[in-house]
Amino acid sequence: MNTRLFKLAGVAVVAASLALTGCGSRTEPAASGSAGGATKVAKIGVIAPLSGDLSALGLGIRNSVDLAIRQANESGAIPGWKLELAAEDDEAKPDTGKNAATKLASDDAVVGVVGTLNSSVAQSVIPVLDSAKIVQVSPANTNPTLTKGADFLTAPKRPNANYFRTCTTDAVQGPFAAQYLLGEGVKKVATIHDKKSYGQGLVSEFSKAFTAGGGTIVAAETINPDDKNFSAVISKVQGGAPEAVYYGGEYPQAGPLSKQMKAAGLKVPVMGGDGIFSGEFIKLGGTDGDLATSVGAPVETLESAKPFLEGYKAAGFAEGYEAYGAYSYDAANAIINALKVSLKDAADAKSAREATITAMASVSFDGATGKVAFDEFGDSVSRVLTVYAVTNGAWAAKKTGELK
Ligand code: ABU
Repeated sequence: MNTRLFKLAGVAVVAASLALTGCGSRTEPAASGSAGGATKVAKIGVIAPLSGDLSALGLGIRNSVDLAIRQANESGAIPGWKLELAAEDDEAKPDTGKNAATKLASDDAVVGVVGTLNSSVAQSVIPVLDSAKIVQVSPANTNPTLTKGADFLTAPKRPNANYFRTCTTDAVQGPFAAQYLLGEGVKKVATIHDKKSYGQGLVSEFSKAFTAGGGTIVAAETINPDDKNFSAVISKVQGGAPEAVYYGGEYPQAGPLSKQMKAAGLKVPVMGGDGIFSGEFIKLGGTDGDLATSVGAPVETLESAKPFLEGYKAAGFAEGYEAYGAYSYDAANAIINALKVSLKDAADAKSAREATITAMASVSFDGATGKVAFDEFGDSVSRVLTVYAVTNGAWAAKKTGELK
């Protein structure tokens, strides 16, 4: 066991638990705010898991978009237009996400969509919205192929012009985690992933960087996305005497995996990506010393995030903003910025769809998370990540930076 990683959990650091707790008592988003004498309506959709295991993250996405819409209406951001929220539950399932995209595309008032959470769901949603010329901005999809295609390292090619994201990708996140572990003296890691696009891709990027940096992958195993008992996979990886287990997937499996590992005597940290960075991971069994990377810097430390944090608190949402709240707020504001151009002389929302995609490529503003702008693939220009450790039962930031 690598005791150094566990000791890290005791170091005083910036608490990240604020991001992961609920604020207030409302259970539903409010109406979208008044918009003066606006006569025309444009809708911003959300496609995210609003029910099920991943709803903590999905509801944080929905609420944060709702907040951006209300603020835009209150400030009269787009003269003559009122913005409305159209939120759809994808249940973290590709087929449900596809149906949600079809429903939103058939609504002539929808001009943009924030979502999805899951990269696997995005693969079903993007083509539907692209066909309807609806811009999509994800705050959370980190699989690199979504913006650069299957050959993202050697021959990147943008598959869909309508798709953008405010988060960085696993081509950055995986190596960032590998560098962190190597820097902490960890040389032997076992990997496990859930076979989904995100988990598999993240482990692949981590493993390449970890071995290139001199580390050894002592076991490479998989689980099924709905597994609950991990005794078989724990027994397999235990044989390789790993100093840490790197997990590609989300918290509903990662939390119990950590708990069952320690109970089985494998007392080494679980490390995962942004998909496990939730208070739910700890509730489900994640323990002190476990690690996660997540996109950006801790929002509670950012001056730029104050309007978001204060607005979110004042709105009284029942659910916390979680890992992607600030990125969702920035994604919605990116769409709103594009709409300031595309709706200016538009007769109706539908006729502005294509112009919104065009305008998005030039969007650039100071958002809650920092500079919001996109490169030629639709990827965020920001590549900042943070390593968090479970410390005294809450996530705490350990290191923020860009991949070197
Ligand atoms: N980025 C982590 C969770 C979402 C995804 O599937 O990409």
